[in-house]
Amino acid sequence: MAKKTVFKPRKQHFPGIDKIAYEGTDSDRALAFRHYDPAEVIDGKTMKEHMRFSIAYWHAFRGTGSDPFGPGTIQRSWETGKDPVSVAKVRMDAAFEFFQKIESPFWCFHDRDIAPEGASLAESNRILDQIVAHAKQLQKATGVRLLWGTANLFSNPRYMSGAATNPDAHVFAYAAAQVKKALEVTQELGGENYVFWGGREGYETLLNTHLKREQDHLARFLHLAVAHAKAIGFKGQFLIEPKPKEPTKHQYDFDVASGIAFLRTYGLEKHFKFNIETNHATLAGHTFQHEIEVAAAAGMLGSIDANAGDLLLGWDTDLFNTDVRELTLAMLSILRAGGLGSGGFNFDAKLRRQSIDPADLFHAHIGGMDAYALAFKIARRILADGTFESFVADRYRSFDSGFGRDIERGKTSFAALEKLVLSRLGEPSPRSGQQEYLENLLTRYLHG
Ligand code: XUL
Ligand code: CO
Repeated sequence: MAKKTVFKPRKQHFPGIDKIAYEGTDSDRALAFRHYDPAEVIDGKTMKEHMRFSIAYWHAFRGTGSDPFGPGTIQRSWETGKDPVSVAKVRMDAAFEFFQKIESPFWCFHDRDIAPEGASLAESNRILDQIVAHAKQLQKATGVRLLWGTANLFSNPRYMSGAATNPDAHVFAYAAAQVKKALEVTQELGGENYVFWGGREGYETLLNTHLKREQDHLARFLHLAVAHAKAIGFKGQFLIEPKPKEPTKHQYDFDVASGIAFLRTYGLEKHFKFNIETNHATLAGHTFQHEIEVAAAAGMLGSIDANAGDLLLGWDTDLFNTDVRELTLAMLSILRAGGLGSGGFNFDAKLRRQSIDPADLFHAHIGGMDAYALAFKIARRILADGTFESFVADRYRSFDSGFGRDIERGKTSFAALEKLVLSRLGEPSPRSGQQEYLENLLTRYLHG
């Protein structure tokens, strides 16, 4: 785990802000944790180890607050200089100062947000190597580790019609080369996972799209990635991050359920788990907890991209999530599933366009971390009491013995069940699901 001391780079990029301390709920200070005490030990593990928080480089250090109506509003002091590679290194110094000050044990990146793209793939790879060497030193000096790496296969115009699902095999080849390199640098930095988010793997209209061929190509691409990971001895977990729409109208990894079907159809299921993003779940018309539960039921819960949508806006707003009720429900499903393993909670969330101060970056992450830590503690209390567990167990108890058990074990038939109903059971008597009572119980855990 991370060292206790704050790494001191040559220059402080967040000069007025010290390492964020845990001060508890009596504290009035805004730049302090109220619920996330990284050093608190629970069941033999620190909260820092339990939560496995991670900072998303692309939002925290490449986000500018730009939107379709105007350019960036957020200007950082380190974003100056003519040489983009030197700027990328200083930016990374600032990032690691932030990771340490916010007590995040992990970070995540896309290849192209840590290193600028060159004029050719060879040049891009050379630049990436330089930045990765710098990141490796910073990781060593600070103890901050890499939760996952990924490749940006969506920003460059060459990917406008997709990467692995592009109708042009040349683009498929280019994307394969880019992911090969991204996998290798993720391995170089000790990444514990590697993420595939569909980017532009989807379509706008079937007038120009061969859906079956595109899906076959996506599966082929993932098989090639599995083969390359094996070839280089990469041991990290592969993760699929579903999203139903945006940027394309139809994305192939719509949600966890369609992701599972896709992976099983193409014989990929044993190589992948899911990276579930809250805002992607709600865009798909699901709750965050639903997506977690579906992945857990298939033994494929991998990691979380922690953010929130705005239900009044229909797009991927990537807000910091402070909704403790929603997070408590998510935590219940995560803890019941036995946790995230090599995954973590990655703040794939961005500052609002008007939040232009460096301090806003701290407030945003403090809010998200505190909300998750509080939800974790409430969910543990709920599970320890077993209140909902025993309610659910009781609700299904007719399947624990007799003909119910025969149904579960596959030891019956339609004819046998018909005979049973006609001769003995007759009409079932309905039982209340008691939803309102259970919701009130949950409110008591949340608010007393
Ligand atoms: C896009 C998104 C990505 C992935 C990584 O909506 O969530 O940033 O997390 O490519
Ligand atoms: Co994400």
